[in-house]
Amino acid sequence: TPGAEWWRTAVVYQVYPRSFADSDGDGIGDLPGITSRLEHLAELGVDAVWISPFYRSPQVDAGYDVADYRDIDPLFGTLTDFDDLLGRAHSLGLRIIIDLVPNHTSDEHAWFRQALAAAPGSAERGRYIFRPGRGAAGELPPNNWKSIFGGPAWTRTTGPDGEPGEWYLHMFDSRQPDLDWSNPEVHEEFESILRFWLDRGVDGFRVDVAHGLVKADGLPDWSGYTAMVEGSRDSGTGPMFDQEGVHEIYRSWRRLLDTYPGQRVLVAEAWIEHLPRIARYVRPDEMHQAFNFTYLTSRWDAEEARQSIIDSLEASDAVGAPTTWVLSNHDVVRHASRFGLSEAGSMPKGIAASDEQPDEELGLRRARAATLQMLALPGAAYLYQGEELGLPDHTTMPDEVRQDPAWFRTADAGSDRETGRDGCRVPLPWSAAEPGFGFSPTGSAWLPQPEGYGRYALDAQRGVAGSTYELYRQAVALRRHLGLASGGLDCVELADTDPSEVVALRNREVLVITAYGPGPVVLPAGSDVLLASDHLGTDARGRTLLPPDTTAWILPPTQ
Ligand code: ISL
Repeated sequence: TPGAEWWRTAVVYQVYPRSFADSDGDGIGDLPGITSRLEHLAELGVDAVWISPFYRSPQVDAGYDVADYRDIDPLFGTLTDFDDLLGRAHSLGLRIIIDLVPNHTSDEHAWFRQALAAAPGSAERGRYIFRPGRGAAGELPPNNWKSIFGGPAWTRTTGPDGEPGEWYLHMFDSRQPDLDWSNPEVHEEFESILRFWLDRGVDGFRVDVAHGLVKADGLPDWSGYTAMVEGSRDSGTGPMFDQEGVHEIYRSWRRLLDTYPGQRVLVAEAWIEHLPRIARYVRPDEMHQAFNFTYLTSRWDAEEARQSIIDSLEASDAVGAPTTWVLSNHDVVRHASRFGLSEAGSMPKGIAASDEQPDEELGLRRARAATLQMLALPGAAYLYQGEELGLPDHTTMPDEVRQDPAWFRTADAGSDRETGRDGCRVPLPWSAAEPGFGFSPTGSAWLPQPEGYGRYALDAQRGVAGSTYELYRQAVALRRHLGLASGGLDCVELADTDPSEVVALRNREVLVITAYGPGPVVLPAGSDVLLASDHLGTDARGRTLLPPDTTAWILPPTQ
């Protein structure tokens, strides 16, 4: 429809800059590398590109620790490189969304350095959350909050003479101090940062840890830790998350964005399990979109997938904002690997060589089927770089090369083994025959690439019928052509099938069928197959069969 807002139906492609494409040969991807590959994204047919942080940073958390929000890290290039990237993207019809990290800065940010040098109670300390410790000598942290990366969420400072002082709060690494959003100076600074990038021409912001900025008054202890099952401690509840005050921040940002021409967007990364709570971030005067991780956390299971789709649409309908769909990103094991585990699709925190190894073929087959289901759903879809190649995680990476601080913290603390997020962050394979698979002109790569990676390389798949890359390309194009992203969805029951093994969805005139069970599904006689994630079969009676772990888009016969 003319005038419809682009983001409602967009396919957004996430670029993780260190691992996308390297132009200067240091083995770390960079902005000119991204620019040189934008045509690939245009050919894939996506509408927008979200780029993970490239700001000046000591790279403790791969750039999610920002030292200067108005500059590019020399590792990734310069502001001129950014302007070139933006110009080239726009000329190809691609929008650019950048990653904003407002919950915390790097400990190397000028503000934090000033805060450490200043006295307790000073204006400099007032930009962060410094508190005296508990206990007779202040030797205990101010409350019981835990860092999402493991260990206490507080680190004690030492004074100029080495004497212990106040503690500061960090919900992530100790080198990522949390800002104090009850301080008006912090608001002013971020509005100015938003303007800096909007004036340069960016199309929007993905807002990191959007549910974390405001903490409950008085920073009370949280009793919820013990009640939480392993792996869900960060489900977005507790006094450190999803406080009412965050919404006023996004309302003011929305007013600011609306003063700019074009449709600039705010996308919340708010990892909250309760869908109606996420929907509050996308009320009409707040953000445009929020990541919905419900679909990503559902296992390879018909009932779970169907329920997550129904719940997601219901929650978003209630506020009139489209939902979003995502299967992979830089924080989780890629869906091609999750779906190849025997607990298919459960959310391991990284996979190590000593763990159960995913079945690569099965994982890929299911990943293709899941993607084809996702791309038929109404709303915006987010793709993570490399999934269009069918990439699995690197699951046999030696511990010595791992870089994720989430892994170090837990290893240091000797707590439950957590492998971290390096496995999904491996540099992309562009060409099968080149050293380092064409990621870098020197063949180097900041994380090792797995054996057999060549089969996934873009040049091994481009133009090859049935390849994962061509499947994505067709699906993205057909989704647009059929208007699926702006359609409406009904769950239907196919005759003679078991709903616990089959998900059948109708969007406009298209039936989207996914076979989860051990046996094939007979497709309605006389239907036209538009697209399928794998080869279909035929039975002795000449009926078309959808084999296990496959999705098809079909046009049923019109009566
Ligand atoms: O990841 C989560 C659940 O597994 C969430 O609790 C949380 O929202 C998430 O960890 C936030 O991630 C983002 O901010 C982090 C950074 O390390 C991640 O890469 C980024 O996506 C700190 O900036």
